[in-house]
Amino acid sequence: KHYPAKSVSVIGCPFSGGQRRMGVDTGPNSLVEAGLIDQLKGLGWQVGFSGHQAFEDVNKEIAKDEDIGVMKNPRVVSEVSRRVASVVEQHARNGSMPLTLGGDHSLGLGTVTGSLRVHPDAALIWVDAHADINTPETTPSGNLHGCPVSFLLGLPGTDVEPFNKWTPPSKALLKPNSVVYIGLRDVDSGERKILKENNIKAFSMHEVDKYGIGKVVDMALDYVNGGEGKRERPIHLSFDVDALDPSVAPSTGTPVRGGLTFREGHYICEALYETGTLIAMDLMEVNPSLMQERDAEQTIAIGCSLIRSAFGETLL
Ligand code: B3U
Ligand code: MN
Ligand code: MN
Repeated sequence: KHYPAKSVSVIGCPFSGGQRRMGVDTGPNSLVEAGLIDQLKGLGWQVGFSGHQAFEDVNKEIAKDEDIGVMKNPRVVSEVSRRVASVVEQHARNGSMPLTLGGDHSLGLGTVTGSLRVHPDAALIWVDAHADINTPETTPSGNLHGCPVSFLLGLPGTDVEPFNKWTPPSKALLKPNSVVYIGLRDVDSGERKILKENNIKAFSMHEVDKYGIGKVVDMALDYVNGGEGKRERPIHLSFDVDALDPSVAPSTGTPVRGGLTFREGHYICEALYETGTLIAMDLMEVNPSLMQERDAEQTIAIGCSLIRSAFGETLL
């Protein structure tokens, strides 16, 4: 419904500054090298891809980027998110569905901001082992890939430089009742409090076990659409590959056992495609430099197949 022209823009974001492990910046190129562009074309999409985002100029500032409070690489993360927001926004405005390849999940601040500028009524489905909703006050690590959702919501504690220069909390585009999580199993105590206080809908692995993935996705979609079976609201899917079990997607920076199976992950993508309301997708935290080479190949292959599912690949 939202992209009748079946046009997609692939936005490769080689960026790792939101966390401390090397290699996640090579995720986008690995996905493209694995044939992602042709795979999307094979599904009948017109694919725009003219190379990955150039973050070299910002990336080389990382060494000089001193902590602000506990935040690591704050200026670099902020600048990259600011740019990503504007790239995603431009593609969405031109009627081409943004598909952002990470890179670490701090990029989600940029991608979701870009989507919401064009589709202010969009809801966010965040598929992840982690809630990524720490604020600069609650983050135990200072890693900003654990914080993008709090910035999107403009939560108390996020009115900090340099982020507030371009995305001030007073102008936050996302509301707590417009986010749903699926796959959570490693949530910090500060995050748990934030989720409770803001009444944010979350389906942890406990709910996936209890209801099954089919019911969970239905409940998530009913929730954001405000009615059983209603499927109208535009949806931004931000998929952290660590939502999958480490036995399925081993090459990622912060694996947590007890995750989604291969099919559960794909089911989410298939079901969102079926709604016809998907307006953007992120695939984040693929780090081919971690684990054995065959683990990396498996993780990259699964990244591609999750994307294909979200772009209409069916089993029959
Ligand atoms: N919640 C922890 C750990 C974490 C968050 N996101 C990832 N890991 N990938 C933190 O550092 O905020
Ligand atoms: Mn994440
Ligand atoms: Mn995660």
